[in-house]
Amino acid sequence: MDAAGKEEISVEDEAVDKNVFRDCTKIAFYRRQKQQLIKKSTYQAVLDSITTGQDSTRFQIVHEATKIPLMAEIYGIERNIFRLKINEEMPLKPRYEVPDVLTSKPSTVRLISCSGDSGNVVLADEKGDLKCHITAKPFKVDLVSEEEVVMSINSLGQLYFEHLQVPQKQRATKENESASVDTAKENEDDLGLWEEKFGNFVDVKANGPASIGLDFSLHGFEHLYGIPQHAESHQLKNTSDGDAYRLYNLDVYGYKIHDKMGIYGSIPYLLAHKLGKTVGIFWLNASETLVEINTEPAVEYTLTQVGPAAAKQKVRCRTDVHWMSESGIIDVFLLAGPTPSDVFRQYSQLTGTQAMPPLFSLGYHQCRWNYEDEQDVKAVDAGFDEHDIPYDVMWLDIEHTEGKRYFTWDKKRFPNPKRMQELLRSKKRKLVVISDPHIKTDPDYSVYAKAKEQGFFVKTREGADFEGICWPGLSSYLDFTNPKVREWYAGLFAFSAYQGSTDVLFIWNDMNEPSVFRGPEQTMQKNAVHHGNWEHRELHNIYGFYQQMATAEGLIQRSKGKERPFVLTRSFFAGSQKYGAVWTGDNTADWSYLRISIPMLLTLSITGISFCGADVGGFIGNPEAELLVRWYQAGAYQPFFRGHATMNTKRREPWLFGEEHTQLIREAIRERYTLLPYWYSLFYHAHVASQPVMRPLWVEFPDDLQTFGVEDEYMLGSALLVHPVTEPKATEVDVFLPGSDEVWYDSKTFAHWEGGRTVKIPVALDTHWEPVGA
Ligand code: NBV
Repeated sequence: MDAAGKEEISVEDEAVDKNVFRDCTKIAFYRRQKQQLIKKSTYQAVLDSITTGQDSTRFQIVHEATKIPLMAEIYGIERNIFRLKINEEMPLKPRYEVPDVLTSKPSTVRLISCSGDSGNVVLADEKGDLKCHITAKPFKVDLVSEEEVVMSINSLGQLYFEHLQVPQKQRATKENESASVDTAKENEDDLGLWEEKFGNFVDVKANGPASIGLDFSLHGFEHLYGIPQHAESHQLKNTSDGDAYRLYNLDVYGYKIHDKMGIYGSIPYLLAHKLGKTVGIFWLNASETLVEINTEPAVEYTLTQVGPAAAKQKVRCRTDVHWMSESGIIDVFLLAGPTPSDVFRQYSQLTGTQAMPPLFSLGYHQCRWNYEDEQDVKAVDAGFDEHDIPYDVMWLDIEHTEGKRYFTWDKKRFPNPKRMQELLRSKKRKLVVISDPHIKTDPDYSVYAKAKEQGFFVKTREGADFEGICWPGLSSYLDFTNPKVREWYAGLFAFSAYQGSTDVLFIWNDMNEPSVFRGPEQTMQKNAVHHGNWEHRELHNIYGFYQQMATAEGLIQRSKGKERPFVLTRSFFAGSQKYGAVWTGDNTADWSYLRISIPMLLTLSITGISFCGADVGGFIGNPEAELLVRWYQAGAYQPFFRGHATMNTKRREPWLFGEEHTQLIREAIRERYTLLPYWYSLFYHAHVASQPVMRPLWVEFPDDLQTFGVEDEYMLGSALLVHPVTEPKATEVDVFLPGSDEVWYDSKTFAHWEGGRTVKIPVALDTHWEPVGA
């Protein structure tokens, strides 16, 4: 690590400094929405204004007090999807609409307005299975599927839309001040309209307040899942005031578990499940987003005085979801299921399916920050052969480069990178090297010089190249949102351009939240400027997505389209599954992090990212032998399987913990290889049929209430149930076997049990338990 890095992060310091990151109370648009919503003003739909076009039905909605109109558009999309867009009718300038996430223009189905009076309109697809009831006063939309109201939109009146205003300075000189909302000077600082402070940082906002929000009530639902990435349980929890799930991509070293703060990636998409129905809400917005969840339990009222017998009235449970984003437009997809598989298909129809991984990438990966030099690589590689442990991929972290200049090699440590790759190739192995988005500001570094010359870096609001500190010291950040930058960057992976690279070399994108040392919350200022003059705030959550997209394209191009790429990314957004794999970043060598890896990966899996994993052993700290063995046993049954460790930790290659432990790790890794054909088939299925590889039990047993909260075990495909042992010194585990008409077999002993029960299974260190369902 160089001086710049040392100053900023002490790798020994494991606790997250909560003062570095904002909670909801420090987020101005959250405070504004909360304050405004107390006032309970409402919107009305102007149903006289309704027009039905080829693709969508449009109508105005008007705020009771301000009378400023918004334009709503409803689209019916093939396979039971509705899309609702709400934007200003005539914004001062265009608002950001997230590009490049939807795989193609969604194929719309014509909606017919089938009934309604002056107070409401009903839109239905031609089959009439899915209907959308629009109520005018106050504005509300109900989604009706299979004759049941499954979801209501704006029934709590939380629709919120800040109209773009003339900037402050210009406004002051105008005679007629615009009738903008909430600009009382005394409140401005607090409300962070044009300027927002956090610590020493001041965010000056070119467009002023532009936030949006909307509520969704899910009728009869109390089990919700999704909206990664949080180090939290699989089932979403109710939030209290000030404790919303935050979607804001951040580099959080040693993130705290059971916390709703945003970490490396964001997928603004959740699923709700109840007996007989699964639905999804995909909120397509790439700015900072907060999600509040509140479940109202079912109640039973006794109505007296209505006859001889007291009558009972039941009110179904309901979960309300309140989405709030800092900017952009409201663009939301309602996936009407009705089964979990249908919802997976609907979501992948919009954002794409999991890229089919090259076979090698489903094997075991060996990583460390850092394998020091070619000798070290050779020795570790030989170690696997000596100990008869299979592995496929050796990894090199940032120290392999010349002063953290990506696409270069440290000449002393790696004098002959091709020779090293030939050695790996001779054993049918591969190499992955890291390539981060920050580029050292060094005019003699050709990547920097060329990007600078072509104007390919993110800019400051004054128009200079943005510069921030990262591993190489002062760096600029490639603007991957620009298609030209992506094209150019992809070209850097050509064998002719990337000296020392061969076709066994693949790529790892790290720090792409983006991570900026000394930046607000260790990321980029929100008012940095991207291609098209968009502020960073509009697209922050999609920056890493674009880097992985460009990298995958580069690997495809270098093989002239013949080879599948492998690219691991730390930051991601909806649709990242199309470009490769995701891992859960800087976890800690502790049992609690082994346990949380399961719900974190389940959540990624059901939101499209099947190829996901957590660092085996825990990145930070030194796992004791027992934890390391348990982690290998668990990791062998998780989709992306990589051992990794941070600097200054003890070496932990699989054979360093004594023969007994070596044997156990060898066995775990070999089991992975035994099942490789199954893994490959599951990935094929994910790729062509949108079904996640790693599945929560509720997905496979949607009619079994008992499965809805399970997150210590899961299914791989539909045949294998996995229950990793995640407690120290365990002598038995409670394994829940779902499905009363199933028979479950122990894959090793062939002992069998009937399903619909919990069984106690004795375990020793060589047991990790994965029965096969019949
Ligand atoms: O490149 C160094 C590390 C990497 O090993 C790790 O996997 C990433 O999550 N990287 C973070 C940057 C440094 C973290 C302290």
